[in-house]
Amino acid sequence: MTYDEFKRKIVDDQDLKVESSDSKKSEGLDSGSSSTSSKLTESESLEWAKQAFESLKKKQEELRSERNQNEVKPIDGIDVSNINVSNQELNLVGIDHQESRNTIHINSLDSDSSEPKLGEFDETFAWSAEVLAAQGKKVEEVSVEEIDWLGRLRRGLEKSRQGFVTELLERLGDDPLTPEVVDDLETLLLRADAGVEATDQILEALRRRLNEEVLDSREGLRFLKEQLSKILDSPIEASQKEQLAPRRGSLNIWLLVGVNGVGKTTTLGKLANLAVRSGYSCLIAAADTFRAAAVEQVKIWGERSNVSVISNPSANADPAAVVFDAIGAAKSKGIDLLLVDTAGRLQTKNNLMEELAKVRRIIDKLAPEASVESLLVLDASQGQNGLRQAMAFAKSASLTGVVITKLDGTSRGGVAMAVSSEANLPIRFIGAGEGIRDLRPFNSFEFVEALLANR
Ligand SMILES: Nc1nc2c(ncn2[C@@H]2O[C@H](COP(=O)(O)OP(=O)(O)OP(=O)(O)O)[C@@H](O)[C@H]2O)c(=O)[nH]1
Ligand SMILES: [Mg+2]
Repeated sequence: MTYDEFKRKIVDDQDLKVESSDSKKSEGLDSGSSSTSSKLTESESLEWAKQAFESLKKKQEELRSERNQNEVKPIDGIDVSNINVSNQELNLVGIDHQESRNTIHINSLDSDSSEPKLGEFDETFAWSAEVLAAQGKKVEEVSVEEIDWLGRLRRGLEKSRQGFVTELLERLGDDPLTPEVVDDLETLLLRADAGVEATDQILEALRRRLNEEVLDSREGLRFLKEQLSKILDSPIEASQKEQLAPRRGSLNIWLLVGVNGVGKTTTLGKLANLAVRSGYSCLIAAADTFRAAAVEQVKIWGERSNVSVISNPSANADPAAVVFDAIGAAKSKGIDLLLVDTAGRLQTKNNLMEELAKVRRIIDKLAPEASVESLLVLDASQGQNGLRQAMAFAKSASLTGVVITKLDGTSRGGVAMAVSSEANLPIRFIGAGEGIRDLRPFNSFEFVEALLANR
């Protein structure tokens, strides 16, 4: 069994090959609409968290003993300590990569030291469990990956939270919400880079509600969370795709675009790992041919997840030609997901736009049947400025979604709201750290809970 992190559910190994066309509908956790949240009291939440912890502990122990039993036993006279089979080697000896990929990948990644482990039953665990319980998840469905990520997300958003929630809660106090507090909220939202549009929308809704009834601080906070989720969910709902996951058994091409230094290559490396962990076959096209070191950088990321990289060693190679080769290789190997790294900078801005448009034309011509996503990578620490700059890409790259990176270490987490309301693009993934596991599919409910966590 494999945990599909894009869809956030466990899939049977026989389901890993081809996905039927009607399986596009959302599965697993709801991508965030807060209407699904089930209300548990504080003590019910804590009890739920304890049960989830016990269940995970048991699962980890079972897994450990299963692994001990499956360990390769040395055969007389043969040293097995150095056996390490990569995809490339499998292809060389003619083994069907499609057939064998899951076992090989899972084995090779099991020894990855960054694999999340169940820690202590602490405050972060309890909070993470509470967020999952509120989304209607059952105790036995909780995975260490989800708990681990929520902890990372909460830590990552700490700076945004400190500048926003701590002050907000202080101003809210225990008294009913006043118009003055709403004015303060405006300043806080703008400071967190939520943008004028989203801020206006939130304040208008809040004022309307205040005209109807008195809100205590607890209800005020709940209402605020609901408004933030609504803004984040609006473009996701419009896209009619709650989660972005590759379709198994057919070619998916995801382009990573954005200005220089925002984290395109890192995001691509993390996505490749996420795909492999989730049992998809993956290939990388090194189409940033502008920077000499770019191909090397992407190759290192590929190696970390045993994913092959298609590149052209000649200086100033044509990115469209690299993509051409990569599509050919992806088709012949029956790859699920082709990730394309692109340049963030060329001699002039116009060249870059033309180059992206050309890459896009090659994809549309060569793989018209592929599911193509053009993901704009945005550095959260650049806030609104970054967003404006990046929107210049919108035309040439036919953007379909956004990845927000560097949410750790910035106080501008509110930019997610500006992306959704101003660019009207669904946020698909968020990155909160430089590690290989520091990227996850976006879920508005969890994002808002982490942003406004009050403990
Ligand atoms: N803290 C933090 N750093 C990140 C994150 N994502 C990327 N970085 C760092 O940002 C820097 C730039 O990342 P790259 O992936 O090379 O960015 P790029 O967009 O490919 O850059 P160019 O190819 O030059 O356009 C690197 O030092 C990364 O480690 C993140 O989520 N958090
Ligand atoms: Mg790069």
